[in-house]
Amino acid sequence: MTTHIATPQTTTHTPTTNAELNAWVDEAAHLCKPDRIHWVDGSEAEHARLLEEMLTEGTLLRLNGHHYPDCFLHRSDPSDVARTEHLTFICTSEKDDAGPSNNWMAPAEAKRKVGALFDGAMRGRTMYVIPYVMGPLGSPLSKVGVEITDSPYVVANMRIMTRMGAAALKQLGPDGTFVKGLHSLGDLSPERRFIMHFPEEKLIWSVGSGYGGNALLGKKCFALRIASVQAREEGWLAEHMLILGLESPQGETTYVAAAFPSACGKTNLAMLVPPASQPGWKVWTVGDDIAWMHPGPDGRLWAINPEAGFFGVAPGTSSKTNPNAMATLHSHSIFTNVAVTPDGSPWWEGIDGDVPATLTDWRGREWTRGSSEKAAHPNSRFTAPARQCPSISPHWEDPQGVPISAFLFGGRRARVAPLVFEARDWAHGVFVATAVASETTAAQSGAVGVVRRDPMAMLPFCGYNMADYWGHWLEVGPKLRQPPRIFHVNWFRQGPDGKFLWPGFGENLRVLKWVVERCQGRGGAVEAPIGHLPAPGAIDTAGLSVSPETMKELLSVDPADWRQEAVALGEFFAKFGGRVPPELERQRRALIDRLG
Ligand code: O2Y
Ligand code: MN
Repeated sequence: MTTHIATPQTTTHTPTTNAELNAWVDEAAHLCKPDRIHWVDGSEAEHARLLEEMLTEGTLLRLNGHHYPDCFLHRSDPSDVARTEHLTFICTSEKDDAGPSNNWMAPAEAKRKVGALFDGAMRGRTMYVIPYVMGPLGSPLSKVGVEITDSPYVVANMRIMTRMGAAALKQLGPDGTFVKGLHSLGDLSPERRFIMHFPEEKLIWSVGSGYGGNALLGKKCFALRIASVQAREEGWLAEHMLILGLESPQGETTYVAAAFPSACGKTNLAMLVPPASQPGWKVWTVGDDIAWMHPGPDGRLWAINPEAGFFGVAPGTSSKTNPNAMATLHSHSIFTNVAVTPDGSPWWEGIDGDVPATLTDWRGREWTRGSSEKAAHPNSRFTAPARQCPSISPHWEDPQGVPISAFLFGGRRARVAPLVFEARDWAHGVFVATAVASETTAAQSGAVGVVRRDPMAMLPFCGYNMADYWGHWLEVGPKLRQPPRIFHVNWFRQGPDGKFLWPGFGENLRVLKWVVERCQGRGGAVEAPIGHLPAPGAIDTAGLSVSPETMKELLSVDPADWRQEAVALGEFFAKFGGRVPPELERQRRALIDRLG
């Protein structure tokens, strides 16, 4: 161990000989001027010490240890409760390399502007250096990151969401490369909040927020925005996808990766519990949010979940909607912005049981039943270890990953999109994925029912020009001998009365069964202008109160709706100018032709 002079006022010991890391920590310390530097080792003793410190200063509150052992509550600043896309930037030398769907700032300007906010930001604070691994330890598909932060809450969350500390430094080694992430709470003012990505340097700078995707830099910032750039450079895919294994009664498991825009129930699908009507079927959870997928030597696409935990949205989660999530979050979890019952248990709208007469709301204020305000913030979260999930796959940490047979893309559409359809081939599937769109819900800010185009569910997370990203997708498929088949699903189709036509939740297994049958060359399908639809009767509806007429409606394709959809997609493509791959425009025109 060498002694390492970090700042004029601080001497610390560095546990690594990685020169690049030591130099960067030095540089960060000179800029941020912390009182102390702590290299996070990930040990139990260190964790206990940090928890005590946070409990003493009120950053964390201990929850009912009988019902929720080792669980804690954090209340974030009320102005800091969600990812802030309008303050998130991609800083490439050329504006066009970020593309029209990203905010852009020139790297030098970003460094000047945000550097000024980091200058002295850690005075009086401890600077934590968190080495972490995204992906299973020892996997050739994993990558190392280092987050420097002045938030002990971030350290505690990163301990759940990643493999961090000494094991990560070991994986990094003396010469390894890593993604750099510098984070400071700053003064938490939205006016001085910036989440900057420098893909050319594999660097992230985040200041002014202590919340979720803005502050836990391994997640959206690294595993999607920076990793999508690395994936393009290195020939793989970094996607906003859950990964699940569907095991048949015969014991055969098929792996599916599925992309849905935020707020479409990815965590629920990843942890689906098969209904009693489907004996022998099992769903295994590999991941609920992000998939890193590499072509394997066998010509298949192999996926790992880069994360070690779930940062799930609490409201709406119950033992009815997601029993596996409820079991996962019952211990060793951190809750952010939920309400608390009088006996110290976490509470949110939609959780099991009756609404208590009184609660402490997400801001720490008294709340009484019947209040017009929500007790838990609509974006309140649980951070829970994936290994505690009852449905966690026995292969979730396999170093080589799991082989993906099918991709599902979907959005929340009241009309237009049928329950499920299959793309004709890879290029058509990529086109279908670029057409993903979702309607906003009451849980999101702004107007309800507004269609937001969200290609591959990656609009807020692609670290480079999305048109180039579509080009990358088009190139990956032909390099695979057994590319995944591509499907589009819509669990949210409504009838004229505004009621959902499909029961969703566990019954989605019936759609997954058809997907698996199609992957095995079985499963009846009929040709439609938009792709292959399930043949009548091909989706098992036995025991379900969904009539053949409703199934017909669920699988109907209205040419007028789809013509409008093709026009809207054309307008969306036009924003990307000449960079859209010609193949996608060819697919769009072919769709219009087929619609007649
Ligand atoms: O608001 C945040 O910071 C969290 S957003 C999030 C969290 C977990 C998984 N996905 C998302 C998302 O927005 O897609
Ligand atoms: Mn997500």
